[in-house]
Amino acid sequence: MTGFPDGFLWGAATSAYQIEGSLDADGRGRSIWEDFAARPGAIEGGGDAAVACDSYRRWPEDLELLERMNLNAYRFSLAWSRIVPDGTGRIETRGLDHYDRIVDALLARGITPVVTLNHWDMPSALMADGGWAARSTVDAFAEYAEAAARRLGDRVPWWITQNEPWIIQLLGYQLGLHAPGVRDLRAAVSAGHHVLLGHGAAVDVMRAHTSGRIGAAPNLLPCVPASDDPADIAATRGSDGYVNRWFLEPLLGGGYPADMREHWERAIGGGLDGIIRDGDEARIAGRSDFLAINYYTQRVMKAAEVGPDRPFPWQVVSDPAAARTDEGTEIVPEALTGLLLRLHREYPGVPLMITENGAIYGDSPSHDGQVHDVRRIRYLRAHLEAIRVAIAQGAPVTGYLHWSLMDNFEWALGYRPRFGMVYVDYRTGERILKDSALHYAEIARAGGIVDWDETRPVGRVVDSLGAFG
Ligand code: IFM
Repeated sequence: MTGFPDGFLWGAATSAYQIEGSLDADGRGRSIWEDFAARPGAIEGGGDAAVACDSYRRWPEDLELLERMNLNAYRFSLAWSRIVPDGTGRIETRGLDHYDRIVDALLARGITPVVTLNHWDMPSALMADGGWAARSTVDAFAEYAEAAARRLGDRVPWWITQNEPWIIQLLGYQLGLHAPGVRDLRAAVSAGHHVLLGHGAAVDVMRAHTSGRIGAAPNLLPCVPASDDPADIAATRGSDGYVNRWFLEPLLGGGYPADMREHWERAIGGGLDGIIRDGDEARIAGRSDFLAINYYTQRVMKAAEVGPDRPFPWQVVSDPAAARTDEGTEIVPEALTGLLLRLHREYPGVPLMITENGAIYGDSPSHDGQVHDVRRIRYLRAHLEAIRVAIAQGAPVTGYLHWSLMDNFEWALGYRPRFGMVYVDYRTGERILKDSALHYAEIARAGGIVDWDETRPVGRVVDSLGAFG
């Protein structure tokens, strides 16, 4: 008994824009990320994703990495602008051919494809109407989803329509830190709503072409009060509404939560009726076959005054006692157990899958040419243990897809942060399995958390088993 169910998906995740490069290949259209990256100062270090990990060309090598890691699942995304280069209308078959080959190659290796449709790289052409802030984008997204499902739906068993609706809304349209770089609260709440409506519309058109399970992937952040002061507890409830319930409730519950609706109406100084129209919530609800969860950390919340840069009466404070990644993100695996149990309690019967979880650690090759990222191993094991505990208490978790398979283009932060289990040398494109990849290979092979002696060289044991010869 490993504590993980038979058929559990042990995998890793990437997204098209972050790894592919080859932005002009095979008829790909321009995406909003090229537009954004061209703005001076938008990307730390001034980089862009023109080459990234060069995975559009090196994908067979990447699939080999998955095999060497004994993984039985791979989450990747389709580049929307490779398939619908102009945003609507013409479908580019060369783009579909590319992903068709990847799906077949995965299946031939016994690796389950988990396919994301929108991992943020929307065709630029859709910005003419306002991108996700425009209702017309919902139909454009459904067109793309239908083309993808028509071509790949017979072989892809798991689909994720939208990646992290809150991040699209917050960073893309509220703070302007991600493409398309808009800073407007009304546009932000519209964008978030249209992303969810796009989920509903996509599911409806995809069903005719796939019996695969379809869900969306919110990034969920458990919120905890900084103190037992009732004001902090109210702030925590508000933050949970803003980050979590605003997306979970329309997808899996009874529509947008009334308390957060009021917060939004106060923040934008008007009603939401022009944005969330009659019938919209019914188009979003009850469509999901599973919930994909991206989990990184929690939010410790304190009450605060609303101000010019603070639309809601709360703020995040840091926990001085927390362990942190190299980027300062608090590491709180036990909050993942709580989150999974909460979801199991509030949305009983909905299968759950961890579709992202990972950390930035800057380890690079040492004198022996290997990357000894022992902190990532600790992080991985702690989060798997948190999942195991939730499963033991009944949470229906179907898989764990680590973010990320390999170091890649981390959006506005460029190439500095390294999230990968595989080290990428961006000058040569060379990939090196880090110790975390070798250790994860042992876990995936065993189907559970294997014993680990931190002082033991990870790779050598695996080598002696013949897996990396
Ligand atoms: O790299 C991103 C990914 O694209 C979406 N989720 C969070 C990851 C790490 O920041």
